[in-house]
Amino acid sequence: MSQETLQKLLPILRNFDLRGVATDAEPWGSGHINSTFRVTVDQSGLPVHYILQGINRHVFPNVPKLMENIQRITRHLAAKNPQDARATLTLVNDHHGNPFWENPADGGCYRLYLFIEGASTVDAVSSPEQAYQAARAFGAFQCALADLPGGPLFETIVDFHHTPKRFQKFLAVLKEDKQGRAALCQKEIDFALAHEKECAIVVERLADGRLPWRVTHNDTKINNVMLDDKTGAGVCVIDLDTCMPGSVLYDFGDEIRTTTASAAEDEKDLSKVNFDLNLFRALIQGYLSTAGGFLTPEEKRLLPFSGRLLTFECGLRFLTDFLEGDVYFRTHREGQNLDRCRTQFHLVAQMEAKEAEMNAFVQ
Ligand code: ADP
Ligand code: GN1
Ligand code: MG
Repeated sequence: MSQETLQKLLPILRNFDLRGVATDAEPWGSGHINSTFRVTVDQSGLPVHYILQGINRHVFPNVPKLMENIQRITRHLAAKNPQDARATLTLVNDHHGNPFWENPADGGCYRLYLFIEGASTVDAVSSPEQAYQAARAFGAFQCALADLPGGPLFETIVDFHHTPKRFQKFLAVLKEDKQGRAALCQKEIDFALAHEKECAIVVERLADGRLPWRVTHNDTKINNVMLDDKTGAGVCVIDLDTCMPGSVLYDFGDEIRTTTASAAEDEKDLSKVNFDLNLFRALIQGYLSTAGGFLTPEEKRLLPFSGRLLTFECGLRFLTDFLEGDVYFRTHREGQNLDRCRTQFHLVAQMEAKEAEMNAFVQ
């Protein structure tokens, strides 16, 4: 199987500066967007790993500008941590010195990263310590990018976290219902419709200056941070495709979404999907240990709310994709996007019930 994968990837891999012979390749990770592989290269007798990624061109139309963002970020982080090779992703250029290679035959775009060894990602959190470490790493990432030179990053996906626009898209897709699936998810549709009024709370404040624009990651789910296999410490924030101007609340909200329940995002048994206040407390402590110094009072005030905003937004996106026919998020089985939507809306309801306790803890 892995030799089959390798044979398919060899014509791509030969365009990169590998310094050895590729001997193995296998699909890697559980991201919903890009195609990721771990490649093994024999370098003078030593097996060395790389991450090869096919970039999703449907989601990221402007790959040169996207890769320029990633170059700017990784260079900045590497300059801040010259002693720690795992503190940031490291790109390997193609033979022409470009940070990605475009296949002239079909327009497919690929990039290669050094593999970060001795660390892993998890798809669901299993302890408060993990939540603390993940949040600490994401806070440090925001802090380190606060002085990124060269002006604002390119907006790789326009209006990525503009929740009201996500809501409008949902309404349009629902009206068309071209797959005839609305009848399968009336309860979720009703939940979405009942939550429109809070969608604008962050975008309105960004627009009128009550919240500052910052360099943010925008996709801070738990499997986008690598944790050290021995110490459990956050080692490196990965998946930099959506780094662009945003609110810290987008990042912290997505951390709450993915790090306060020890269940899979597509868990079918909702009795296993429980918002855990202890995980939330650990998350807040980890985040404030690195980001507490630069947050404004309004950003801090809205930290608990950001959880249900981002969880609602993500559930809405899963629901929209289910109604549209699963065209955006990678799925592995029928109904998976609807299952994902259900866990998210279930969590939103639990966060609503616990909001007073969350607020009290942040105070
Ligand atoms: P996607 O955009 O599809 O989510 P990611 O960039 O998050 O893709 O990569 C998918 C998975 O591959 C990650 O969750 C992580 O487990 C692994 N991964 C990505 N980059 C590296 C790296 N440089 N070193 C080791 N593992 C990595
Ligand atoms: C996608 O790429 P990945 O799997 O880390 C998505 C996020 C969603 C997430 C839901 C570019 O993240 O916005 O929150 O799935 N990324 C993009 O799991 O749309
Ligand atoms: Mg990812």
